[in-house]
Amino acid sequence: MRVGRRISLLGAGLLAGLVAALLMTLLMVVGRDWLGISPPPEAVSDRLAPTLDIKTFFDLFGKYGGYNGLKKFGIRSGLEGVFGLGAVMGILYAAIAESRRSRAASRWRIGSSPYGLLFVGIGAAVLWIGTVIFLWPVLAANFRGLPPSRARLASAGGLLIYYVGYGLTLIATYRFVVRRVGRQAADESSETDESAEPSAAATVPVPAPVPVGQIIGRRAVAAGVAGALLALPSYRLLQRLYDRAAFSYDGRPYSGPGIQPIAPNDAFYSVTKNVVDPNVTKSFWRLEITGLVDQSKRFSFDDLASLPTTEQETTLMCISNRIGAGLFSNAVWKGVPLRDLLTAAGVKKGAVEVKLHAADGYTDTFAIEKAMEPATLVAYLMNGEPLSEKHGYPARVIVPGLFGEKNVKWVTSIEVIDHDGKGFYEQQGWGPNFTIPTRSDFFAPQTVLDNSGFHFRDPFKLNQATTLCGRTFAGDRGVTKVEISLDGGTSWLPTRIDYPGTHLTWSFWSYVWRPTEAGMYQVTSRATDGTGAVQKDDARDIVPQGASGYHRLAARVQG
Ligand SMILES: Nc1nc2c(c(=O)[nH]1)N[C@H]1C(S)=C(S)[C@@H](COP(=O)(O)O)O[C@H]1N2
Ligand SMILES: [Mo]
Repeated sequence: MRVGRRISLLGAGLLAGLVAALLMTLLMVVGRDWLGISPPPEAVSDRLAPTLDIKTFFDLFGKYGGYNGLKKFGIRSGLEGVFGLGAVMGILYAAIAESRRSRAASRWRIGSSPYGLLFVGIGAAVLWIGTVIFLWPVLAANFRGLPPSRARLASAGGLLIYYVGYGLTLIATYRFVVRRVGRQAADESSETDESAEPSAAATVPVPAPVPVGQIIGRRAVAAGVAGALLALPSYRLLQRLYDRAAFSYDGRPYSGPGIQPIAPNDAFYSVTKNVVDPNVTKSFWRLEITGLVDQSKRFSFDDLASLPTTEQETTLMCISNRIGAGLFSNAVWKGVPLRDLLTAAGVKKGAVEVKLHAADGYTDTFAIEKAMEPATLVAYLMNGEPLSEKHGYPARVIVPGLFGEKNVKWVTSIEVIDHDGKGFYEQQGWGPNFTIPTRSDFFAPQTVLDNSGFHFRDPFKLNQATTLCGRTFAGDRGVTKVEISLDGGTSWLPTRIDYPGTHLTWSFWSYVWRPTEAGMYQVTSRATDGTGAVQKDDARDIVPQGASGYHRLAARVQG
């Protein structure tokens, strides 16, 4: 074959590969949007994220512009991977289909020689088996809320459909672009002479591509246009997913002088690992209780809603919440005590932890003793309203005393396990202790954090009263007392508790300060928790077990 012709045939393969990749993208986006199946670009990111150590994780934040930047990078690379692989497979397909042996093969079917079919078939099978094995831990994700047992089937089936869709489109597009002389005859022969003497088939003219000029002709343009038409709905659907993406609210704090003891639902802080959070369909959703139990149970939402409920105020705080920062909020949660569900299934001897699985493939674990505490809930109401999508609709776990990450949203399965399992973030190296240390910090008047540290934004006035407001939190131990120091921790003064909350919540406190001397002050506070332990000044970074230490602020008093 002349070089020019060979190149145009490989070009036709490239084109067919790209058109097939476009179709696959459309299938994947439809599968994600309608059926909640996590497509490979998203699933691969979710598969890799927990395997990064914390330092790499944060280095990547720095490199790609925070968690959101990293999430975007993950999806973009995934899509590039799909098109890159799609293109390479297309070129290889052309090379194999146009090899001398392939072209001499008599039994061309559905527009391909046995060699071409074998390549596509083996390629799809290898890719499918490979991705199912590699993505196994995240195949349990289903963003419409199928529980893990069903989600795995849906995900594996989805992947198979994507790959087969790619393969068939590749073959069909290539066949369409590269017309063949003698094609007709070959097809007929192989179809009518199914079991006949191979020699008869061999006499059929070898299907040969038509001359170059006609290959890269109108048909190639037509295939390109068809590809572009496939791109259009994919783009619209991607746009729709993008509009729902978590970029605007992931890592959103609740802080500043205006905060309330019970955060309004739409202001409650928010953290998610996802690019696009689950949009669970209540009728698909199930909560499974499995693992080390006498009898696995599966609850529909109505089943859950018919069980006796507990209503309780509980504060949630992210492990990444720095001292003085706002990745925490308080709400009234209503739901079913987890222990009721576990008892219904019958926890077996040897249970060590529960492992929670969620619609987004997220997992986390905590001790079975914690799971059996009456305050550990599967909650479905937040401040009297159904959970919003970003806070875990239709149900999430509330586990007082442990950091926010353990409060798994969109929960679909609770597995009783006989060992110390590791969840999404713990695998990165967070923990192993997820108990919330006691903290107390200031939120009013307005505070500022800059290179010189924390300070009150505005100067205080001599002999004028200003109310300093703060919040304090001690996990599930409660706070009995907060003291303030105006001299960097040498002497302490009592504050007033304005909002005590409960032992599961934060408390708000205040102190009316009337400075009688001008100058610089170092203001700080400390709390005493329900066990009598006084908050220590043991400054600790958020990695790996959450921040602790005093909130120290500079205050200037003007004469
Ligand atoms: N399924 C699932 N649950 C999750 C997360 C997640 O990404 N997926 N993030 C966790 C983290 S890190 C925190 S701090 C809390 C935040 O809950 P909120 O957004 O309702 O405030 O949810 C936790 N539960
Ligand atoms: Mo978190």
